[in-house]
Amino acid sequence: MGRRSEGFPDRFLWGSATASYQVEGSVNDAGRGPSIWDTFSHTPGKVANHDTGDVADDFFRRYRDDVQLMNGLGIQAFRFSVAWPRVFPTGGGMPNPQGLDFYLRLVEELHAHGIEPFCTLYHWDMPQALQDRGGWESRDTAYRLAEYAGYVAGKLSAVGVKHFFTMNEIRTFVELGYGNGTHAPGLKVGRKRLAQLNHHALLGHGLSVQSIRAHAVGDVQVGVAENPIAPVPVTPSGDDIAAARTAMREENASYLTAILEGVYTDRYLAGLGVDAPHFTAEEMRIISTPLDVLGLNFYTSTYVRASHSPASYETLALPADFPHMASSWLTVSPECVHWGPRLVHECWRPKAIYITENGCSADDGLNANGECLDTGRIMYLRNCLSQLEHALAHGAPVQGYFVWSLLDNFEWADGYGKRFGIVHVDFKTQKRTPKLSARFYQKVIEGNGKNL
Ligand code: PSG
Repeated sequence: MGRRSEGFPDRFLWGSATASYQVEGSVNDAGRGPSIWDTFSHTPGKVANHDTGDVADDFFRRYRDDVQLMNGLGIQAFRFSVAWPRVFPTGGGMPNPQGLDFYLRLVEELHAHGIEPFCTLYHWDMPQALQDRGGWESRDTAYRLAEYAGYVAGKLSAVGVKHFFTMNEIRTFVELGYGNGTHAPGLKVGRKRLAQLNHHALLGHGLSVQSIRAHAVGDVQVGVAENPIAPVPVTPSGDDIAAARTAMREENASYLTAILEGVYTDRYLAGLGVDAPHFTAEEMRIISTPLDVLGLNFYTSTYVRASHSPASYETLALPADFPHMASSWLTVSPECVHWGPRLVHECWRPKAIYITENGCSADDGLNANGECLDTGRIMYLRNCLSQLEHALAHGAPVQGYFVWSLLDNFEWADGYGKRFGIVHVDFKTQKRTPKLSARFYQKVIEGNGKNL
């Protein structure tokens, strides 16, 4: 049979993902300091329905039950993030041992159930004290992140954590946090400042890679979890595929391309003109410190075709009636999970790739029997996983997949109104109910994806 039949490799890792502010709650406990998301969510008008992460999934107190739940579903890996303001309540200075202790206990519990921990250091909950000093607009923040990342990686590697991601989705926190203001810190800074603070964030990533390696005990794998725009060639012609490859580099020029190549592309710099960031060769070298693993989050596709314009590609707008899931941005376009990893592999040859997030929102309620029959999510996940097989067949070194998310949680500016979990959460009672998609995922894991 052809390449397709090879499917998922034997040691493929099946996981689920969360992030600290979206699930933990207990925002004033164990010495945690305020983060920009506490400030933002408590500012009227910023988050739907006045929702905040004050309680969220109460994961800070219920993590043992949730690890058991994962174990029952056969989940083999768990991606979580560390809340910076739990460990350094004001961003720097003396660490808060009680804050770190939570993550030590979480890792212990995961290991006790044979679940591999994957740790993200920065999933957007910056200590408010650092924002008060400029946040990512201050170059100093990059150094504070690296100190924090090194400290946590030293402690967690000592208890056997082997995978670390410096940051989650630089593109999202830069563009939404500082570009259109829909995420914390809620600023709209203009093009020049945006390019400069993006550069500081990249620098924070690079410095953190080095700091994690300097402090880690034993062999660890270090990377970043980014959500590149995933260009999909509208037709599988050689021209359109080449155009998609160019689009992969250029559409992601200020994030992945800079990190993996150590350059800002000519097109990116020319497009910014006088608004281009100030940078040095030494900074670009730090930003492009070689990575052990690359985390990729994919939700949607961008359709691309070859064109005779100087850019050599053209991105195609979606029609108004294009199908989408419960979040209006979340178009049903599973091809991103094929072409995303495949083009990343063809452009940059990373040593290892993990799909660090993929999933969807859906209008999930419990029926009269107390079940959540989320057939839409099963459709979405099954199609994405089938597309992932194509990426594997084309040689993309994908070693694992993390469904976003284990639990319904605080979906940023959408609050609790958008549900991404494979497990339903009743936010009044904190009752967990595995959705039908959790049963689907359990079976996929049992069959190592050969039964899709
Ligand atoms: C990712 C992509 C888009 C919006 C939000 C995200 N987009 O294409 O418009 S955020 C990303 C994040 C996680 C979220 C999850 C679902 O890492 O924290 O809960 O995806 O939005």
